Amino acid sequence: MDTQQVHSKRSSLFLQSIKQNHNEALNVTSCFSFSLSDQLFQKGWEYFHSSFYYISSTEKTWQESRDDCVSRGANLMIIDSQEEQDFTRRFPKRMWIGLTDRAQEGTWRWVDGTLLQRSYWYSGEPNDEWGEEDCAEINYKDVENSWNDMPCDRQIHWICEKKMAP
Ligand code: 2F8
Ligand code: CA
Repeated sequence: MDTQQVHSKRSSLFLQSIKQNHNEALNVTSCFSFSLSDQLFQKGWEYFHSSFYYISSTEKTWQESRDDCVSRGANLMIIDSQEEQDFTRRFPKRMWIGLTDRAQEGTWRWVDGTLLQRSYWYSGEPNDEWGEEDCAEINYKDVENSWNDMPCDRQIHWICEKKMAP
């Protein structure tokens, strides 16, 4: 084998090892995703439009609810499409969502820090009743426009969201 052939052989072995590592990494990634999705299904999470959702069976304050979602590797639900708003109709419960104006009255932000754009407030809401309502709930009085602002220390159900795609 001349020098040129040795170089060529080394390059081909090098490329082969990169491909092998890449394929192994892909396998590990897809096994991990599969087992994570599998576990979430088994724990009763609902899948919808690239996210998993957990609906609580107990009741907590907004902050406790948020902490619970974070401990599950998720956060309170962020509603950023009509489809997601419609999805919440499946759960006729009063539930905390990940929306608050605690930091600045009247400026509603999602738990990921983004400002509220499209909203689905119930007629007359948010009304900040008694100047004490800084957290948003789904209140199913009107399924189309179901949001209401509530005192954050009230205990109700909550809905967590774990996004599976950006
Ligand atoms: O009438 C709307 C009003 O209803 C309740 O107050 C009486 C809600 N508060 C609670 O459920 C604690 C308000 O948030 C709501 O605006
Ligand atoms: Ca209100």
